[in-house]
Amino acid sequence: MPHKNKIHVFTDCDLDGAGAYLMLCLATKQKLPYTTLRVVDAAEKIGAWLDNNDLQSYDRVYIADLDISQSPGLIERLDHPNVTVIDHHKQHIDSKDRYNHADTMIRTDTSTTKIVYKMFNLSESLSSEQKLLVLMVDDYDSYKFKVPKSHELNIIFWSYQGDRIAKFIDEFGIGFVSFNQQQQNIIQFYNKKLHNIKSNLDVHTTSISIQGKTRRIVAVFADSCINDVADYIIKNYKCDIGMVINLRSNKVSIRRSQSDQTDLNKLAEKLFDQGGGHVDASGGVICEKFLAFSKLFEPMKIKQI
Ligand SMILES: [Mn+2]
Repeated sequence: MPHKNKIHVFTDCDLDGAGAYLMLCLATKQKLPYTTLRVVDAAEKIGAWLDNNDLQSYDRVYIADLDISQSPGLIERLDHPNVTVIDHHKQHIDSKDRYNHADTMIRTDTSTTKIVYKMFNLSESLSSEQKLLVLMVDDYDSYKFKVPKSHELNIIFWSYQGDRIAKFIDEFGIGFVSFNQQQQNIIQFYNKKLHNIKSNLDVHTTSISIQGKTRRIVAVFADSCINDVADYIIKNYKCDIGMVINLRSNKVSIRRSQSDQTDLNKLAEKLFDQGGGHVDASGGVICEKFLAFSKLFEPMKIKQI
């Protein structure tokens, strides 16, 4: 039996996190144990893992697509030579100097999946279907939409219930060929639902100064298709910042237009007691502060599409 290295992977809970995990499995030729996280629960979940596992006993621990620089003390706890941190989020790149011992691959790139693919020279060992999958994940994570079906792949990913990574590996570990009938049905259902939400939006707007510049914000209510709804309102109502208020989960998602430079992570910290994210995508839990802020909005009269 070949010796198997003792490895653990911490990865983001989104499509890029799943893609990065798949690349690490292909690179190490092992089905690696993993934990999925988001920026907001990284400190709690990794902290609990460190309390219950002996980091020194691992050959390698990978942290992929997660900006752990925002969790106080977390970089310091993970800064060991057997830890590899791979990421492309801006604030993490700016915090790179805080690592002294860990192996870091933190740099500007279109996705973490792509970084892992390149760092292990996977172009030599992956099938053409797997390479296509890398292109699709990379296209979606960088929001370029130049590769066909990348948006649909993300729809399928978020349609999974329970352990999304396991299902993603199960259905796309061998790469992308085409969507099966069941997946096509899911995509069709999603598109209908999104169309319905777009047709019935209750749109509110305000213009206020944020970080030294007047920004036009549009806010709507929706409890599914959040990213697509945000994307739609930003483009359709030509605003700088789009907010999607989800009354079912009690959360608010904040996105910005391609041309806007607002630091949405900082904005979320101002608006919420529990909130945060990245410069270009953030959110938080509805609280008194946010309710006070929401009084600045006025209903917008719009034509139905
Ligand atoms: Mn990513």
